[in-house]
Amino acid sequence: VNSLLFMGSSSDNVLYVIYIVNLHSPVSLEVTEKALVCHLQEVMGWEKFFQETPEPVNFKDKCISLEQFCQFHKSRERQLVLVTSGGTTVPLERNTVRFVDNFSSGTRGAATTEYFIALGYAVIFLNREKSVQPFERHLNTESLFGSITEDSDGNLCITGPNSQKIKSVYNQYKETKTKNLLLKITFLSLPEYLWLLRAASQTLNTHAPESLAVLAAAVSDFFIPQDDMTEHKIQSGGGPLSVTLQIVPKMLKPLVSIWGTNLYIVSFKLETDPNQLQKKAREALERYKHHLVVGNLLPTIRVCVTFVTRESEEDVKLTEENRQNGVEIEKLIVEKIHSLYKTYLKH
Ligand code: PAZ
Repeated sequence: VNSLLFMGSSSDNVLYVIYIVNLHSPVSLEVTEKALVCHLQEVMGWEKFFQETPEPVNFKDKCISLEQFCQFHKSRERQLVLVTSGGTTVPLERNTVRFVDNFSSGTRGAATTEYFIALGYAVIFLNREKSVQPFERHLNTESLFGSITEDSDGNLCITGPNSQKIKSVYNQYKETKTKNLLLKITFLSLPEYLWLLRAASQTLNTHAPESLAVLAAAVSDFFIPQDDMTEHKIQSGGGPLSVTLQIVPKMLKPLVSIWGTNLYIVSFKLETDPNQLQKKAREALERYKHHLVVGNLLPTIRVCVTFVTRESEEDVKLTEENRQNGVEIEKLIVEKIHSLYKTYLKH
């Protein structure tokens, strides 16, 4: 385990004091008996998850990259942010042929990453394999190839109406590379994502405590535990397939209270029912005690979001003028997160 739990009860046996001590950030909480039981169940849930789920391939190398990246920017006093992006797969077999997936493309995470870099941040981009990528997302093959001309020596040039846009993306990309502002870490499955989320938040918490975590990935709420999965490809000879998915332990809880105690944590909440969004966002804030929830509804994710903090609630929308000028909602989201974070630091 990566934490120790000490408990002591007060004289009337109702109020407990818990000290959760991990290497770098001791926390103490005063809780009632009911809350204590609930907390212990949650702790057991995610400890069990990590005990039963093998660590991802190349995990140690990824941890080293995370540490080096954080130390590099910390020594230059550059602000760091962790951005998670894309959907997580839920394997049905250990040698995975089939999996359950969700709709997330990774556009939000990729665009968010670019706008944080534009504000001077260094970004750990924890992204789903083959999801939308920062900078690359602007380079549509059709328009790129359509802008290429060849001179008499056979050299290729980019000209025409798209060349200005390509040049500006190229310049941002070049600066990002030169200053080493982007670390890409990939995952595919839900367990890989959770292992890497824990490692990234712990590394930031230790090496760059005043950092942000912006959790835009669409993380499955359901999974098949390792022991319940068949080893090989499920055969159709057995007739119709029925599978039981278990609830994924809520990882925001240890992220906020143990792994990333120093971080400013922003989660996203996706709903399809407008009547549920604000209620769910507020419940998440109360339950996990992080800093900000950005709510969005499936039909309008590219044009409108709702910022919910403990003190406030605000809709952020693209105006018609924004849209005509090609402004993306992620630009407004990042500017708003940046400003809320600065205010938070001041207080
Ligand atoms: O990846 P994308 O741009 O297609 O979609 C972004 C999003 C809707 C997945 C994101 O804004 C979000 O709400 N993520 C959290 C989803 C959730 O677990 O509720």
